Amino acid sequence: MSNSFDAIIVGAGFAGMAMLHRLRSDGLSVRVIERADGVGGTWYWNRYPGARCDVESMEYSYQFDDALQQEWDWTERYAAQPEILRYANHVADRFALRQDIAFETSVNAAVFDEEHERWVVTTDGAAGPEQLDASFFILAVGCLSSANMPEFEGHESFGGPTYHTGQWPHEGVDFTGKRVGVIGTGSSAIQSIPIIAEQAEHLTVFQRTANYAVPAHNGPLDPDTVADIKANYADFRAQNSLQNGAFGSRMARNDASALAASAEERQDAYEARWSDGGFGFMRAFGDLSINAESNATAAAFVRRKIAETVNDPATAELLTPKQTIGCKRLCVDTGYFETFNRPNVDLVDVSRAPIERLTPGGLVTGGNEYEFDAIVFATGFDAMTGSILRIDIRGRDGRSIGDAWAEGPVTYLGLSVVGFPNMFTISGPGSPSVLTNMIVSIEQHVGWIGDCVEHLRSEGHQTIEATDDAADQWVDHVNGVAEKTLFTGCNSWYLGANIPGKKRVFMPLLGYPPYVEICDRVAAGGYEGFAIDRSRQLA
Ligand code: NA7
Repeated sequence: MSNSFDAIIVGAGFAGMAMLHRLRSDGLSVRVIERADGVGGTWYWNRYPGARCDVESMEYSYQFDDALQQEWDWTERYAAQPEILRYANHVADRFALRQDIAFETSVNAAVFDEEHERWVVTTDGAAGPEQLDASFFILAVGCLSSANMPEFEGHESFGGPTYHTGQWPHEGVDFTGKRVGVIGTGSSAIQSIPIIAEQAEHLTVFQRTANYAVPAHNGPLDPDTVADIKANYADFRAQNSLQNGAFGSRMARNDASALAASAEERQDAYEARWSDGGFGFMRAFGDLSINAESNATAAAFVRRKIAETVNDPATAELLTPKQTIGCKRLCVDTGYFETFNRPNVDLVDVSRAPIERLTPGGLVTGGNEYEFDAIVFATGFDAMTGSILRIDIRGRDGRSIGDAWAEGPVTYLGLSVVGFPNMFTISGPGSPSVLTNMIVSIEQHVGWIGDCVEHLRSEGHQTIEATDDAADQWVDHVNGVAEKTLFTGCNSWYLGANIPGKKRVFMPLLGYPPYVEICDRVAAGGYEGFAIDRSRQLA
């Protein structure tokens, strides 16, 4: 079998599957490399109890095929991980994707061979190391796929099992009768803590930063709502794409300033959004993400809810976030704050006295030792760049991607990197990605890349790559947009601030609809900001 392809895609999550389907439909030969033994990406790995999407299920699915979206039935307002993984598998079967995916295979290196203008990709799988080559090299590696495991002293000495939420055992974990420690209070922790608390004999949560969470109000989907959406699915999708985050047209933003409303009107608006549940809360007013004073009114509302929910005032105070709301990603919860009223749950503040070390029996912080049978690391991810940088990728002149991104990720449109011809990143740093409904953003990138590849092939062009000027201006644009908001004022993973030593750069671009316009304009203008090698025919 030949090892030469038109395109090699890394990752068989939602991005890799859609890209494979598109390029194969265009007649290209494609090989997808996937380190897991199945499709699904993020939803393959994140099997922790309570794992659930925070975008509503009727929106969190592909729209490239109408029959697919008509025939698939979601059961709940927010789909749980097992159901999303079933959907991913359904798509893989329905479009016969598996035949072009090499599972249980890692990409270790990818080098651009300048003489032949092809990517040479080194993989490692069951058959041992292999070398493949292709004209196009597409990274569909996921934004949250590189687990952040803090390096605590004595980690290996702990006598019980440790789990990272993003690498959860497939057979599940039964915490019944166990003393469990959970480190972290981000989305993964907030989803899993209520369920672990029900099983465990005792649960201790170690919190470094208190987080805002709004209730999900999850439940079975109403068949009439589903029928309505399905009757006009294209219109529903189009409306959602016009939202800043490409989701939730049903809970569209009220553009007025929070400061223009009376205290009573604000209270009513927040209460209505709180009762509805989910991310719509941050759309109660138009300036919650740009005006600190407006933001403070929303923050105060949630803080009051926490105080009303948590019985013990000291615990409530500790659970009360101090930063602006929405700066770190807002969490969507089911019974999180209520869980701290349980007699078997404790909260330990590690903001001032960090976790010092793990011991054979547990962990030590603030001079106290806590004893556990199991420890859960809900400590997040090296977001957006981690999964790209762990591959040894080398472009022109043998320059590594690590070198190119030493001062933070530099891309043009979040799609292309200077000096790395014919390499594309799906939902890469510098694109709206994690600030949107990921599947919408993925399909937009897949469409743009697919059209670009088609253009090159039909015109007989060999390579395309971002120019220095365009990429520099793009990074300035991404940061400029963020700096006009409150998003840069806290230690979020959007800024890489959760990873010790990571350059502090705001990685995703705010605003999906204007981004799509720019991408379309660039393509229509003959790929402005890109250098195209028109000298040779594609092999
Ligand atoms: P997050 O949101 O990055 O949360 C990680 C949590 O772990 C957060 O509370 C961190 O505190 C905490 N953390 C990380 N390292 C440590 C150490 N060394 N000590 C104590 N606490 C630590 O990851 P999630 O998996 O919950 O969610 C990621 C995204 O997935 C989420 O936003 C959704 O998009 C889905 P910190 O806040 O940094 O002080």
